[in-house]
Amino acid sequence: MTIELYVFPRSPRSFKVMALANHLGIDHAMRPLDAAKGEHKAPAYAALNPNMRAPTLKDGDTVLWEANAILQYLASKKPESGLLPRDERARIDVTRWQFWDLAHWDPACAVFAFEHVAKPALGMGPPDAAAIAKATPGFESAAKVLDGQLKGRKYVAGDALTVADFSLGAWLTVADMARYPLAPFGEIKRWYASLSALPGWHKTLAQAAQPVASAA
Ligand SMILES: N[C@@H](CCC(=O)N[C@@H](CS)C(=O)NCC(=O)O)C(=O)O
Repeated sequence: MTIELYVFPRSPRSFKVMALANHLGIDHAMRPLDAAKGEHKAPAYAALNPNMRAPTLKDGDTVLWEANAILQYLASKKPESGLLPRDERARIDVTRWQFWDLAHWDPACAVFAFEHVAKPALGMGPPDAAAIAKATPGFESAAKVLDGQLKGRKYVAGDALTVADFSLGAWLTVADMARYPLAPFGEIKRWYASLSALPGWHKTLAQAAQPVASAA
């Protein structure tokens, strides 16, 4: 059975699940949602995801939301990939960085992405300079932690690619447009260059750039 991925293709949280499905070569069908039309608030979608947010995975009777949980689900379909390590300590370390994403990196990046990317795309008015100024110290302190972790490591959890890289790296897909203050963080830039060179990542960037074809 084909896995269905309900996504806002241009959003980093959706990008991460699309990129992992592409990277792993998992057979899937994209179900793009049109945010401008409020498709994520339609009753049929709310029945799948009561948060009325994206992404959501549907695999037969299995319905899963929360992007980082979806990453673990997809990686567990291909255990040989090592993206969700079998070794318990290594796996917990990967999970830690996925939790850190939700607690620190996602909220820090989301303000910039909302103000500079989502608002113009959805015709919601100009960026709020005060919101960006307020979010900047939080972004810088999270970026410093991530940059420090990447020193001497190819990827976030060591020298092997894991789902933690997809969780965290997806936010960099909108780095230029979102105008994250990334200048001092050379390790993050080096790491992101290696992610964006992955064929599956590349393919997903091209998919995300397509005009949104409605799922409804
Ligand atoms: N923690 C959730 C957050 C999902 C989320 O907030 N998605 C945004 C798009 S990036 C959304 O659906 N927003 C729609 C809305 O707020 O109405 C995850 O990581 O999957």
